[in-house]
Amino acid sequence: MTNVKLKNAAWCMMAALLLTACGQTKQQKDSEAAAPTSGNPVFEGWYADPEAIVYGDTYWIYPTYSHPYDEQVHFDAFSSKDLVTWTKHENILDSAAVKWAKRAMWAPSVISKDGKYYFFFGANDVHEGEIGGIGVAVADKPEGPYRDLLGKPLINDIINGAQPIDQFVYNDNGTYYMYYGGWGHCNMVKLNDDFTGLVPFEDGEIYKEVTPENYVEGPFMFKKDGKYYFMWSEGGWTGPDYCVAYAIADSPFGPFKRIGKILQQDPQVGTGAGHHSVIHVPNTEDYYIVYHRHPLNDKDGNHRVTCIDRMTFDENGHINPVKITFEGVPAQTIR
Ligand code: FUB
Repeated sequence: MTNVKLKNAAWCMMAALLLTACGQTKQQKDSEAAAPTSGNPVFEGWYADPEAIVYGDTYWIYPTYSHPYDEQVHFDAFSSKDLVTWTKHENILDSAAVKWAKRAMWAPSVISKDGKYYFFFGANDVHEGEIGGIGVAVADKPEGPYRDLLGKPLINDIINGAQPIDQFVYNDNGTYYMYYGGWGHCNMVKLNDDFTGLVPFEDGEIYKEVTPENYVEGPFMFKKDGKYYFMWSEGGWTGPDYCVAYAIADSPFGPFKRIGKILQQDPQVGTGAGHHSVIHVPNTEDYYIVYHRHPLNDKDGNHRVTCIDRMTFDENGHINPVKITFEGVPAQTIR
């Protein structure tokens, strides 16, 4: 070996040692810089009101098919092992399987119990005196096919001014509550064991109004460090100002005192960011918010796409404002 070659070899060895000592080689850094992210929207198509859930080692999203009401007669679902690559499961439920549902099938809420998968949904954009409201379907697998459990709505009537839509089913240590309501009112009810009906609360009431200030629709609940985080959408969903706010309570019954907005439009990225759900990645401190937004310069209220961004907390447990992005989130498998 010539001196020059020897010097080069020594220099290369030193450089390699230095890089290793710093913890990363250039190759590692390059591959990290190029690490794929989900991108936003996370999948193609006009899909709104995304309900995300973890079943086993898989992330699932159940959205509304966001088209004119008369075309909203079916649901698709999406699954992923890593948040980046999504598989579409077509037509997991459609109006052919729900005799009373004619149109406007909206905003799923899903949960598994006793080996079955339940799919709650709204249908018909129901008004006083009409048939429609919140229904429930059931399947043996997350991807369906789902069948109507009751042959009629679970909640048809307008109680406390709340349109029966936008239900969210919450498991509080084995007691299943459902929060629901559009038209600026939110009720909570308690579900029976097989989700075929409602049971009264201890005080005999069946419907409790729990509406927070500015509430419009789209309630969601999760629990962290012993506190109940209650979230909802504000504004009009066809416009740019639609957004998400939240409260923190010591009990699932509230009171839900509004703390502030945490998800809203960014005029550089998208508008009307709202009707969300939250993923807590099991065995981690990582949270993601799954929501819909309008693409920039959108002219059609139904043009809503499903996005995911990171959701973080400050040292007091308050939710930090979410930064909505085009990049979405990096790959994360469930361990
Ligand atoms: O997708 C139909 C309706 O739009 C939902 O029920 C509302 O929450 C709003 O997102």
